[in-house]
Amino acid sequence: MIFDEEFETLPREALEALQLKRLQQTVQRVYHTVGFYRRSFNDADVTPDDIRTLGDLRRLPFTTKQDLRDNYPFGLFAVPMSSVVRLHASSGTTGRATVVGYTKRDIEIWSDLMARCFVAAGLTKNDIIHNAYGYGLFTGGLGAHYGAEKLGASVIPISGGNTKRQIMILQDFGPSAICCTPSYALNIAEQGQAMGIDMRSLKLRVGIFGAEPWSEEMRVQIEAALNIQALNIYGLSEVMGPGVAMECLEGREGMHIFEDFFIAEIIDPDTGAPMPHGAKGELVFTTLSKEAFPLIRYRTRDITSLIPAPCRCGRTLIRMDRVTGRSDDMLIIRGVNVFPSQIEAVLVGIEGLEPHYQIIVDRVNNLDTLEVQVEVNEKIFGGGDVIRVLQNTEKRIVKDIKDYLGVSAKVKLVEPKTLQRFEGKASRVIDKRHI
Ligand code: DLL
Repeated sequence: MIFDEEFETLPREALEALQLKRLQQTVQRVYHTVGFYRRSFNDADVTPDDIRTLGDLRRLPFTTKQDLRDNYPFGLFAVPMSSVVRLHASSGTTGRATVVGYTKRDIEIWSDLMARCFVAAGLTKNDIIHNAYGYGLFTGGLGAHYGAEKLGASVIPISGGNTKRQIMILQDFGPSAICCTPSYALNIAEQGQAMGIDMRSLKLRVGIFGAEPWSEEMRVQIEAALNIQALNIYGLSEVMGPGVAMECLEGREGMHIFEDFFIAEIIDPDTGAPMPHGAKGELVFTTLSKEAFPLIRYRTRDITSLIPAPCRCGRTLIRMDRVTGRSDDMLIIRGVNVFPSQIEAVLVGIEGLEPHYQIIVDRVNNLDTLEVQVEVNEKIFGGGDVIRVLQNTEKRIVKDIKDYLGVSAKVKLVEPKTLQRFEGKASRVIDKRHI
C-alpha cells in the first residue's frame, strides 16, 4: 500500500525535475532570508542563480551541526517567529542543543510523510498505534502522533517509560502497531515475559523502530519476541524528525528516502568528496520544502550507503541502508543524543573534580547504561567529613547530567591519577554495546 501513490512512484525524470524546481526555490529563499546562508554562499562564490541543474548542488557549501550551534537558538530560521508554530530540540542545554522550528505547513508535510511511513508498514485508519516514542522536545513522539492522526488511525500517546503500564495497555487496548526505539521494544518484550505474559499473542502486527542504530540480528530477536514484523524508520530533528526515510513491508531492505522533500548525498567524511551509489559514507541532506528551518547540504554524520535498485513495493524512491555508525563521537543512549563534550561541560562546573574522566556505555537487559568515572582532586580529602563531601559530589553529578542531558548516569568517583592518560587524542568513551 502507498499513501501518496503519485509522488512515491514518480518516474526518476519527473522526480528530478520536481527536485530541481524545489531546490532552486529553497536556495533563493535561504539566500534572501538567512544571513548565515548568504554569507556562506558568498564565501563559496556561488549565487542562487548558479543552481541550474541538480549537479550544481555540489557547488553549495555544507552546513554542519557546529553552524547550528553557532546560530543557537533561532539564527537559522527563515521565517519570523510569528509563523513558527512548533519548536523541537535535540539533547540538553549544555554544549548547546540544536533547535528547530516548524511552520503550519512544515507540520502538515511532516504529518503526511509520517502517514506515508505508517502506510508503508501496512497500516490503515482501522489500526491502533501504540506510540512509545517520547513526547516533548524530542521529535519522535509528536512526529509519529501527527502522522498517525493524519492517517486516521487511533493513536495511543503513551510516550516512553513506565514499562509495566505500557504492557498493560498493550494487552487491554490491543494495538496493532507499536512505535519505539528497537532496544525499548526488546525491553518491553522481556519485562512482559518476566511478568508471565505471552508477549507473542498480543494483537501487535508490526513495529516501527528507529532513533538509534540496530541490526538484522536485533530485528530477528524483536520479531520472535513479539511475533511481529519489525521495520526501520529513520530521521533526525535537524532535517524534520522521524519520517525522512522508511522501510516498506514488501522490501524490508533499506529505507525509502522521501526524495520529493529531501535530496540525499553520500560524501567521504574526511574529504567531503561525493561518493557513488552503493559506497559507504556520510549522509548529507538538503531540504526541499521546509519553510521555518530549511537546510542546505546538512552533514548528518550518519554513515550509510544509498541503494538505487528498484524495490518490489513499486516506490521509485531511492533507499538508504541501515546506519552503521557515525563520523563524530555522538552517542545515542536510550534514544537520547549525547556528546562526550556535554558530559565534560557538566563535570567542569563542579568543584573538587579533575578534568580526567571516562564514559562507559553498555547494554544490560536491552537497556543502555551510562557510567561516568571521574577523578576527584586531592583537595577534596583535606576538609572535614570526606565521605559526605564525596557522596554530595556524586549526587550533584548525577543530577546535573540528568537535568542538562536528560539521561540517567551512574557516577563513580575515583582517586586522583588513576584513570588512563592519553598521549594523542583522548578516547574517553568505552562503548561495550554489541548492536
Ligand atoms: O531520533 C528522530 C527519530 C525519532 C527517528 C523516531 C526515528 C524514530 P534525533 O534525536 O535528532 O532524531 O536523532 C537523530 O538518530 O542522526 C541517527 O544518528 C539516529 N537515528 C535515527 N533513526 C535511526 C535509525 C530522531 N533508524 C539521529 N537507525 C540520527 C540508526 C538512527 N540511527
